[in-house]
Amino acid sequence: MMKQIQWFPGHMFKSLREIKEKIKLMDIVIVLLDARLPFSSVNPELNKIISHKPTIILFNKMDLADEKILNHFESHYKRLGYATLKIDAQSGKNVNKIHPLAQEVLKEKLNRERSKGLKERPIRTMILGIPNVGKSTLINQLSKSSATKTGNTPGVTKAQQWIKLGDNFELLDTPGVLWPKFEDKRVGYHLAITGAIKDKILPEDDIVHYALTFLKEKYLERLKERYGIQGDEDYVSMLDHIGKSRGCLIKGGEIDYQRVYTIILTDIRNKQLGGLSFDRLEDVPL
Ligand SMILES: Nc1nc2c(ncn2[C@@H]2O[C@H](COP(=O)(O)OP(=O)(O)O)[C@@H](O)[C@H]2O)c(=O)[nH]1
Ligand SMILES: [Mg+2]
Repeated sequence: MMKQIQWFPGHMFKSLREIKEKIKLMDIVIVLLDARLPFSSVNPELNKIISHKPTIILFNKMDLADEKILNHFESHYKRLGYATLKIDAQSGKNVNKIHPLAQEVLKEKLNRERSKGLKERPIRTMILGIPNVGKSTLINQLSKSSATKTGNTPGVTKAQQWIKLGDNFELLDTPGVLWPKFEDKRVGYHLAITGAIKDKILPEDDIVHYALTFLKEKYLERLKERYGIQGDEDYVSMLDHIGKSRGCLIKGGEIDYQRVYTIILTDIRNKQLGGLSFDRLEDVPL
């Protein structure tokens, strides 16, 4: 466990350094957050790098989130001055609103250039976010919606691949991977539950313990409906109940807890318990 916690910063600082270089080329940066984790999927180190850049925050996987909670967070980020959108990169929902939003955010800059007689030019952007937040899916979706041409752009120190989205939007084709950083153990659990970290940073039985306890506290009705539990059981009784009703048994009629863990985590990730949000505005230092 100690070893893995030390393992993160090395990667994190390397990718932050690379992002810092690339950001110089951008008019605007797009930060992808997980709609279920509008706080836990933030990399706090990133904010220092992008504080001087116009930024759009996209809450991706809106289809998996608890809409009410997501709206609280979106209002909060808007109050902080960010341009925001809720999207579903998989289905493409709201993806067509990203470019108009970028134009809106950059309106003054673009007008200024135009009034100086400078030629119309594409808005340059890059997508940043933690692993599995949907960066590649979004890039694919964006390039599907326009005639995609990729090519080297001369004049850039290290030749970068840009994806041209129509005539007036250019996207760096390699997204910036941010490593999640967490001191708060809850943040680690939230990242593990949603599949952002898979490196056995936390043991699965711990993750499921956290998840089931959280669901019992915040989404009890959904648990009752999905698993037929009463709601007054303790943790192990809930596991036993789910295990028995799903036939997760090994020789001698004992519960196969490993299979129960898999069922619970798969259900959470595949929306079998409805849209879920794991962060709460009142619980986080935003
Ligand atoms: N339900 C849902 N799944 C999504 C969405 N966007 C991406 N995914 C899924 O999330 C997983 C990780 O996506 P990927 O684009 O590879 O993430 P990356 O690591 O940030 O590039 C894939 O299984 C995607 O299909 C979304 O808006 N909704
Ligand atoms: Mg990817």
